[in-house]
Amino acid sequence: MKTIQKVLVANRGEIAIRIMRTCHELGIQTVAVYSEADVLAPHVQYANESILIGPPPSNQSYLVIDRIIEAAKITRCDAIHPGYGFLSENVGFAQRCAQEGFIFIGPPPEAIELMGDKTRARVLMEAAGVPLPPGTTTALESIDEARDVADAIGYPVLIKAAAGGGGKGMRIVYQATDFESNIRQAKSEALNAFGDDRVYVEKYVEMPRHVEVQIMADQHGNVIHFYDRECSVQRRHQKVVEEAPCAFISDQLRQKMTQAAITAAKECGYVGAGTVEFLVDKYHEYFFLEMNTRLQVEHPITELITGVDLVALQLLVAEGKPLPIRQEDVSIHGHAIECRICAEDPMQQFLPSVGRLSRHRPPSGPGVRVDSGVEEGQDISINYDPLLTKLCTWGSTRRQAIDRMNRALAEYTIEGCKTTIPFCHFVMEHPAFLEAHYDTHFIKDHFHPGENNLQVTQTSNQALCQPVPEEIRALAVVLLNQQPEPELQRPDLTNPRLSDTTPWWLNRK
Ligand code: MV4
Repeated sequence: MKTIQKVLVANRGEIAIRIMRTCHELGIQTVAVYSEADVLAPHVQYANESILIGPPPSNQSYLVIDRIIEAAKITRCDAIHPGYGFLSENVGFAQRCAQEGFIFIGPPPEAIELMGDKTRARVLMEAAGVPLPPGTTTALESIDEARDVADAIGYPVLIKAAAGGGGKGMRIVYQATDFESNIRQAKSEALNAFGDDRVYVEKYVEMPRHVEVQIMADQHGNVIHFYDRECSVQRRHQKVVEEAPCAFISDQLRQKMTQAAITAAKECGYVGAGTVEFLVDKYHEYFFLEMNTRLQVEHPITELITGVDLVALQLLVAEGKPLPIRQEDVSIHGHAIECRICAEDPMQQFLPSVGRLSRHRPPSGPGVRVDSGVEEGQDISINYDPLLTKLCTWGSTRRQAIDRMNRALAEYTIEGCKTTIPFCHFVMEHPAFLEAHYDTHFIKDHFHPGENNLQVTQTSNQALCQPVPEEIRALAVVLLNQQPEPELQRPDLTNPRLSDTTPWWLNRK
């Protein structure tokens, strides 16, 4: 078992800083990599060391495996954290790290590969008894076979690419007469995008909610979950607002979905942080969609409601240490919301917005967490993801988290480019969001900026929680914090897993 001393973070922006923060808390050295566009970027300043890896385009810098490996060798790192995006779900990169003797802070390449093939994942999940949208579990052999399946499950159906995921290469078909042409187009698109023309067919789940479960697995077969997040407020498969826990599902459904997520992780031999995505329909039926084999953008809201540091656990299990907590140690405390503050113009179909950040004053205060990757004076270019800051709030109730988000959004001063702040305000004030009655069509259904609905309006009285009457405000503050606290779990020193793990961080210094 090797103790990690120095981590190369193969990423940029807020996630690079997020990972380095935990490393520094644990006494681990950090190395940043950067492109010529990021010479002055905050993640470079934040790291103990930094190394230039190439020109601005990511396919000449952050995506070049040889450059990353070379940088890790030069700086004598023992581990590499890929963050999200870029090389995080690249099987070749995970394999290469292992070959070169670096700890890849992520799942085994086999698990990335298996879950990356959506038909293989479906076969495995079906065998394990995890509910799937009705459809084929294997890639389609012929058009006739595909048509038979579509007829059997009924329209509308969704054609998905086996090598796809995250919404890439999906086609919805409403009637049998459109089926054949859509299959042909889907196959040619899939071949173009992924070099793999295999497609499969699923029943189209209408008005679904996107609910995902956070899991963490160690190398000793232990898998625990950190409950769920709802990410239905998204546009073109880009999430904009997320919350934890999902406000819509019952405890009973939560129990089933978290157990299904653990089954999914165990079935594919998972290690590290992962997310199991489900669709939940209006009848509260749930269906496995896919597994994301990385730390996700929205992980902070899970950290806010469970009090764990997911990056610290990633580092621990990457070293081969057993998970230091049991499922009983993880409970939901309060509610958290994330707003993704992006350099996009919500009034112009979320078009990327560029410019120099002449002012950047993020909010702070009670219940506010800001994970930012930018600084005042920095140029925002179109080379990379438009995400500037993840603004998260925590409250002892959902209502308090929303109120705090409204306050934080109002505090946020950012000048020099357009951002999604006004849109996030719109969501926080929308009755459908306040009542937690929203699905993946929320933006399409409710957001019509041409109709001037971007104005900040009075909060609806139909909200999940009623506003507090003024005369009992002081009392309410106390009562809101009187939610039952889980009993403190004392470490059980007779548990060999725990006594094995306890000394490691003490030994580090
Ligand atoms: C679906 C679906 C409806 N029915 N599958 C989009 C992302 C990828 N993970 C799968 N996606 C979907 N799969 C069936 N059988 C609807 C979507 C979908 C969606 C899912 C989650 C969040 C937002 C979405 C937006 C459009 C479509």
